[in-house]
Amino acid sequence: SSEPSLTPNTDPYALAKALSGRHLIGGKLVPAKSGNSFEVIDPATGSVIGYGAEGDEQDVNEAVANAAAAQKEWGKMRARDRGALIHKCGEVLQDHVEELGRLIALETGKALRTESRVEASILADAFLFHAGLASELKGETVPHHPEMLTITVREPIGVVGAIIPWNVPLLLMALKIAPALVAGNTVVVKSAEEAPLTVLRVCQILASVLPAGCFNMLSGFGPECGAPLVAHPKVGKVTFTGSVETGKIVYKTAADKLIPVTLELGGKSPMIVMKDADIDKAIGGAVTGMRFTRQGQSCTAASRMFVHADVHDEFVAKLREKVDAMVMGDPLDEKTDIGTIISPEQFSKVKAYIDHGKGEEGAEAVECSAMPTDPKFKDGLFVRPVVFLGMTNDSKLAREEIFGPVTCVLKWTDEEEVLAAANDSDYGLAATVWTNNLKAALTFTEKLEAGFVQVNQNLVVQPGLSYGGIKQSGIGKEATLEAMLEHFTKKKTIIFNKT
Ligand code: TXE
Repeated sequence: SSEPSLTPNTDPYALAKALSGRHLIGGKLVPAKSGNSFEVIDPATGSVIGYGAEGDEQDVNEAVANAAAAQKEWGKMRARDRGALIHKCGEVLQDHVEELGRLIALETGKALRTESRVEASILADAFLFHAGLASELKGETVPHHPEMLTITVREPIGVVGAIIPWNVPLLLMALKIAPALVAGNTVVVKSAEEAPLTVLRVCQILASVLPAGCFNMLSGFGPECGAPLVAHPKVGKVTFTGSVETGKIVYKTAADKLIPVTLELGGKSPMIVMKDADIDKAIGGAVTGMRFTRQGQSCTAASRMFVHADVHDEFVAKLREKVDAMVMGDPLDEKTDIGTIISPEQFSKVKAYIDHGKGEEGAEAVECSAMPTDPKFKDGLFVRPVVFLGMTNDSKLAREEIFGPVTCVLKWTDEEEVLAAANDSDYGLAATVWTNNLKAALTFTEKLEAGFVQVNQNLVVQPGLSYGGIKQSGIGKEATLEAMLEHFTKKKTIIFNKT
């Protein structure tokens, strides 16, 4: 069937249908070679909104061949000319913010006003930001010997494989595709099986600006489509965001080929509230940090809130009041604050944690907000946000990534102990500290084991701020000049003997 028009289309149902069943390879929308496809479900109603092309090794081979062919020219272009094209991509994406926001809201259940439109706009911004880095692909001169001129140059790696999840697919794809392209690589991106359509639309838009084959997009399942992409001999670098479990599989395959990887793998981020903190500010940070608006499906979610005993009750009361006032419902409705969980699998996983918390762990569950009442959403994957009280940092709730609207509030009194508890985690992605005490702020930011630490604020990931975790949260950084140079180029040393 014909390709959907590139004119912005704010009817997400029509657009989802029109995009159905295609990859983007060599600049064209094409079905899977096997002819297979899978259903894409609206998580708010349970109805089928379209189909993803079910990619396998044959599609991977075709996409990588296209990327490798295109890289020969793309890698030779003047860096600033590549930057200009990436800038153009950002501008065209800006014209599609409303369209992409509506489509991603429908596809993932993230509320349009609080999450989806914001993500679509950050997507465009990430392209504009990385376009500006094109003139910074510079090397060094190294004064190691008076009779030699020694320089380093940054060269493209070749073909980059990018694997993305469903929780913030647009932003995460941009943080991978844009720097990879600016640095002279070409890309094959694999979308998550839960959310292939908006990513495909973005790729169709990019294809209207960039030379054919520079980037290619496949949809499909992890083992059938993601794994052969990582294993493909011509893929020279893999950048992945997803679960720790899958990240380790990707890392092992990459190790067999000895290629570099960037892994962004989630977290269990602590938020530490001191007794002198501005509690209202901290509540604002708790709500943004927990991403209740996205049903807590965020790798940086402030899912362990360590609150000083003196302010604990006030904090819990105010948190409850704030979350109670949030409206859960139709992701496309401007009045909605909180949308849905992505899929029945994730829904069951989150429900099981909540049941476990209430049952075996015997924690007190404060359930907030209210379920939508419209019968249209009776099969929707809505979960009332839960604040758990009275558990320890050893509990399953406080240790494992739940990826749902579930946070734990843990009481503390001793600074050494709370710091030790905050660091007693397999993860090390983000952390926040809420205090007006300068010494405490300095001590905590120095000692917290995390890649992204903030005091009295909770900004979310944005282009220009170095982002990436330590421990099991991953390897490498994203979103900065340093990340582009380190992760998407090869450094070569060249020595000229002057004598
Ligand atoms: O992740 P997967 P899932 C966490 C979160 C969530 C859990 C499971 O806790 O509950 O992971 O989510 C592709 N080779 N995060 O199942 O499996 C897959 O198709 C290559 C945190 O969605 O890691 C998808 O495109 N690729 C995270 C991507 O990997 C494979 C965001 C992520 O899927 C593959 C998402 C394989 N063998 C989930 N198997 C974050 N860091 O924010 C799967 N994939």
